[in-house]
Amino acid sequence: MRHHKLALCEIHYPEWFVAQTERAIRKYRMFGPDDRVLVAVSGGKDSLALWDVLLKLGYQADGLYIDLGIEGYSDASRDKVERFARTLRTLNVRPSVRPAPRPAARFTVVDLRAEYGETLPEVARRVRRGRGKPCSVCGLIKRHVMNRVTRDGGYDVLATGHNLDDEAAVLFGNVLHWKTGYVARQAPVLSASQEGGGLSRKVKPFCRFYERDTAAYALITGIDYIYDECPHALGATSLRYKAVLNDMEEKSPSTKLQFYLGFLRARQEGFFCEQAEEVELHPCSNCGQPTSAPDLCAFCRLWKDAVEGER
Ligand code: Q46
Ligand code: ZN
Repeated sequence: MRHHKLALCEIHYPEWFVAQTERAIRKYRMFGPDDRVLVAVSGGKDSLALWDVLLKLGYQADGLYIDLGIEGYSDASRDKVERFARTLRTLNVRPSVRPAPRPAARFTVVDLRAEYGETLPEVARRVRRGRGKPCSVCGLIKRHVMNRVTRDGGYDVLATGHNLDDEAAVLFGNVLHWKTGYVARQAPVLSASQEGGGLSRKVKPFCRFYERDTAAYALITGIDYIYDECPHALGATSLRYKAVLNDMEEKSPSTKLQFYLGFLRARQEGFFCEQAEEVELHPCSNCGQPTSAPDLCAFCRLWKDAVEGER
């Protein structure tokens, strides 16, 4: 690993990876051993590796999978997550870094069609916001469902598998377009108060790992994950930003790490505090989740349109 100036064997690499995750959790004060963590799992390497590592570290970590009903993708990704959930107790190839017994992990599936009556592609086709851009509706739906399950399940924190490549690409895009409000809000931890009343605390324990680090961990520890990207990811601007950053990284190793860590340092020094936007939130009249809209939140408006369309 040129970027970390390290050479590790397949026995010591997973130990290093697990220990680094613990370091990040402590450094950014993400959560403690008594907190209940909900891990959003997609079937990809990052989120499955995150769930695996948190359990190895002895945290109370449960999984959440959202079945979006995307043809040719959701069935396969759900299958990977369900298989993984069944093997949790036997997957560990090395004794855990902290010799704690693994807590029993729970696993929740939210099937969009079963719970709300439509799949993501169906909603995206129906509403103006989603036409030609299912990712915009998808982000809204996933945020709502994750927040609901975190809140209803009494979890202290929601953990996602975003890695350094993801974070650097988001930062790059926001800086390129000078979206100062978004830049100010990007962080390894978003506290519940930063998120607004009723929204859950969110953490990204893998934000300092390169994508290839998590891939190597998944490969070495035998995590079976879905390789394919969601078909809607094709042509996404985030992939273009990743390609640009990869090109720079190729010519100058550690570029992404320096870019992101430099940002976090500047953030810690208060460079972006003044930019943070205050938005007034109140509970949605239907679901109770916080919203800046006067009546229904954006999520509830999606499904209200469906009911009205049937009349
Ligand atoms: S799942 Fe959803 Fe992604 Fe697929 S529809 Fe777009 S946002 S690409 S992470
Ligand atoms: Zn609502």
